[in-house]
Amino acid sequence: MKQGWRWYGDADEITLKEIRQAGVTDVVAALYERKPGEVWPVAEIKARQKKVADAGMTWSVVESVPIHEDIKKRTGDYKKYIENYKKTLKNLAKCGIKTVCYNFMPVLDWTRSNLEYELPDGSTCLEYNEYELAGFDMFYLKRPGAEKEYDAKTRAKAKKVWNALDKKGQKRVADAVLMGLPGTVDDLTPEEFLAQLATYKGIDDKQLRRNMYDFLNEISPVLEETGVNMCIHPDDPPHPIFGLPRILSNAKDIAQMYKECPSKHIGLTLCTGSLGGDPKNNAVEIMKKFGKRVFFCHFRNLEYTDDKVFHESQCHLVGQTDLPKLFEEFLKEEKRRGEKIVVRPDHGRFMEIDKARKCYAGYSYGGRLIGLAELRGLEIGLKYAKKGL
Ligand code: DNO
Repeated sequence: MKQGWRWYGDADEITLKEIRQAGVTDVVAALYERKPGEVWPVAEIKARQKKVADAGMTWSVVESVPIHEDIKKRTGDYKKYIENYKKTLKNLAKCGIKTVCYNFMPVLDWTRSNLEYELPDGSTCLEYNEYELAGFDMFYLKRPGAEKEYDAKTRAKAKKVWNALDKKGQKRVADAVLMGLPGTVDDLTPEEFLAQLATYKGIDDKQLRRNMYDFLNEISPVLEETGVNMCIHPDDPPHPIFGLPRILSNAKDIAQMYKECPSKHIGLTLCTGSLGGDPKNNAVEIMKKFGKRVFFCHFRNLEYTDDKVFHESQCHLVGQTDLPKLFEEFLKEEKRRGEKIVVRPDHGRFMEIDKARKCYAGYSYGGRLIGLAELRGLEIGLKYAKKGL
């Protein structure tokens, strides 16, 4: 693997020097200052690239060039935004950056209910609790029609869980959902969130998929011309939330995308943590079946405390995904391709050593440092045990 690390640019309190000392060769970054839909100018890409190069690493993966909501809905100025997207891809290619991660989740990017779930050792990690989210949806947001979308068991449990939270606990859930992400989504008020959700009225799963395939096929000629690989990040969580449609949650969805979008430059970001949000997903099988078009990986793991509640694992290698087995398949694919693939430790615990400074939720230094070291150890171990990998 090529050892990757997400860096949030100048706003990131974790320095490039520290990232390099973690063993990283490949930085995963974006022009976070640019809003969805804007063209990324070559000069700005180059400036960021130079900073990374001066620190002894390469900016090789963009995460993300966000997709404007108009493109997802195919309304408003979507044609202009598709043209802008193509220009950005061409500009990135001019600078030699040819791996682009993105997602097609409407309104929100990844969603959690608790950004500070405490583990027994006092470190914290991210948690997803379906009942808390359903409670937030029905009783705080009061989204019209929400009640009808949950089954009776979930509704009843959500009510109990929600009522057991004090005001602070309820606010913690609301803040986790409405929190913005650099360059992708802004912080939202409940009213703004409801208004944005309403804009997806009438866009079902089928329609959103169609819009995505059309977008991808429209940019395909640019991908062929430049060699840029587009690797979609799976839906996180991989099931509908807040009544929004989903497009890439499991093996069936991936197969459908590969069929509808035949370009070999249209592939996947294999994110084990996102896929693992559905206990039925098997990332090892996904790698085996769809690995030829995996261009970038996020490795981490999940532990379930209920069938609808999970948090990130203490160890990146242990949990819902059989990471050692997956890594074996990953190494086979690298060998087949004759090329290394960038992997980044996805998220990490917030630990005592992280308290000295602010970091984006999930993107601590200490937790990711351990995650990367675990992955590196796994790779060396596998190669040692299985000669030829
Ligand atoms: C979460 C990340 C996602 C990812 C985007 C890609 O921590 O994996 O925010 O960057 O979904 O577009």
